Amino acid sequence: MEIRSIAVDLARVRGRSSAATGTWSPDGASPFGPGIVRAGPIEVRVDSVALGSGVRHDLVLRCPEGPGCREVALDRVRLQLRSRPSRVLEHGWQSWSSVSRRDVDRVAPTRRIAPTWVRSIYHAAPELAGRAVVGDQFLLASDGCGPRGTEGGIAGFLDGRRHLSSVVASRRGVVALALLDGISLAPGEEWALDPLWLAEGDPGPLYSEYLDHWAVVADARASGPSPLGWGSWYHYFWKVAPADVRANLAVAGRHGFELFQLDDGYQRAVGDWLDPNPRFAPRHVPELAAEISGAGMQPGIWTAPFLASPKSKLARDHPEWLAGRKPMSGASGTHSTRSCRAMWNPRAWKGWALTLDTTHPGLLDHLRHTFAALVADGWTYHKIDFCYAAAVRATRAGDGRVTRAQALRAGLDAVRDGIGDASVLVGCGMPLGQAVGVVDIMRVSADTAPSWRPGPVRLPGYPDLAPSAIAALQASVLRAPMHRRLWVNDPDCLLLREDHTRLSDDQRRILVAANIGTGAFTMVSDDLTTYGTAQWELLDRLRSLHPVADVPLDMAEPFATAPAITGGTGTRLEVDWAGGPPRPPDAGARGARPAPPPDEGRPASFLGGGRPGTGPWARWWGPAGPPDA
Ligand code: 9PG
Repeated sequence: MEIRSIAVDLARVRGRSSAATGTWSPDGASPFGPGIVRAGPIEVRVDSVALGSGVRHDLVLRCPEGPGCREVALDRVRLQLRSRPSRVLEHGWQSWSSVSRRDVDRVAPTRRIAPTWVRSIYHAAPELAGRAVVGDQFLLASDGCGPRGTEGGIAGFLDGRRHLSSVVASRRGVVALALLDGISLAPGEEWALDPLWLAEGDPGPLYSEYLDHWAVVADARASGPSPLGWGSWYHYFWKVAPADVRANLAVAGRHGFELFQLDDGYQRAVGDWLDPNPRFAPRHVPELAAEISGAGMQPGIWTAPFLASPKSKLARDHPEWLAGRKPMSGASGTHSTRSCRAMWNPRAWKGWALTLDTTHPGLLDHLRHTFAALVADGWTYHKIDFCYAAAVRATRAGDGRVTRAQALRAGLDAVRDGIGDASVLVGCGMPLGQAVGVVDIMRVSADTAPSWRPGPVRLPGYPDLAPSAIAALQASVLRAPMHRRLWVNDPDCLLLREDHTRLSDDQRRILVAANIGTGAFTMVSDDLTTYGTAQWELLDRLRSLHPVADVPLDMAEPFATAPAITGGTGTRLEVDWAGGPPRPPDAGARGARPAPPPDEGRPASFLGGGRPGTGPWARWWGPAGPPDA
């Protein structure tokens, strides 16, 4: 992986396109050491230094001074790379986005039918959806990166605080994009991109190494807690009521739960987090926090800090805190009077939720106060959801000065200021790059469900991301190396119930093995009053194995049909969520090895379900340790 050329695209200013694009080629220049090059009206300084198995490139943009030099608005920087992979890891920008191994021409064209607001949920650059295979923030490649063409590689930005980024793969090659959202540079002004790391070799070890470098640069919070918890969403959904919560609380308190989290459904309107709806009025919410602590557990609560319902008090009292809808291209660039819609949720929220403008100082103050008030009520564990909303394309007060990434990060910093350093922060629906260093725990998948396959399509163009066990499992496995490097991975809840479920016993066993094998962050979201001996014994078992399972994880062969995830404590998960009859190894199945039967290897701690060749299966071995029951 090397940079072949650098181009800077200028943004349209007041409807006029200033499409001046300059290209620089480092051909003949040394790949190391500083070089100043000209790309159109912009100077780019490139500093490249060896870092581990690859090279770190720091780029600084500068608007030159002198006669004829003007302020310029920047759309994006395009870095054309010298590689041509055939198979890569598609990887979207946020928790729920698609994570899948793909040939570079499998572009999922049906995503183009999705409206812009839907594509904006899943991609940093929604205009590429259905047109290219993209790794947002980083792209892992199985091949096509080294001199022989067989080497894999990785191109990944080592931070996301400055800008969003997308690495685009196609038959023509790979282009890394720094998305600059129209920020302007005055003559003499400089602007640094987030550093880019390029490496070639075995994709599995490079994936772990990239995450290690990213964690250092972005100052990750990776040593946070991983409590055994309960959450209300996947059984009670938006109809949750205080009596349900209390019935579960009584049971959880007797079974060693450490965390008890109230999800969506207590608030009067999205945005009004301190106002309960009639079911929870007037004082159930703070009283529940006190009862949860009284039962010896940490009180957790769900919010969506960057959204507001048009019916909320927040939106009515402070229309100036709403982000505006981005005018269609070609229209005049004046501030739109219509609000930017981030999510249509007719069932839970009875309609649209709007985007809040986290570049507005008044909103940031409001967020600090709201979250400090929740902590004062006793809530010290915060699942913040739909966070992508702060970084969708919209018009904001800080336009021209602040990228979408910086807008999101400002919102996250305000939430962290409000809850303080000691509270636990969980990201959900969260762009990964901006959250490193702020969140302790990160949802790394789309929503799970008590059914193996996705049900009816929720959002057009993305049938694979509708809630299902397989959607949550696939992303959690393919993102397992992030665990304890960037944060604690949340693979979404385990649903162990035997009623109100379409999961078979075998499918539940696969999910249990995958939970422990991807870091063992365990939340259940069932009616605990229905649990019997089988569920309680299983949870005891998971807890006893937690210390060996909750460690940084590696995936030697991310492109194998049945990838294996290993921990330094001697744990090993092998999992094939697609399953099916054995196939001859193909290019995408390098190194796939059949799993030994469960009674071989290390029988001391084994969890698993399914059988190779018959459908989905998973097996997890712990080191010889706690004996099997
Ligand atoms: C609460 C839920 C739960 C869940 C979160 C998140 O695209 N959608 O319509 C969509 C709706 C809900 C959703 C994800 C996507 O779930 O992941 O755990 O907290 O919100 O509303």
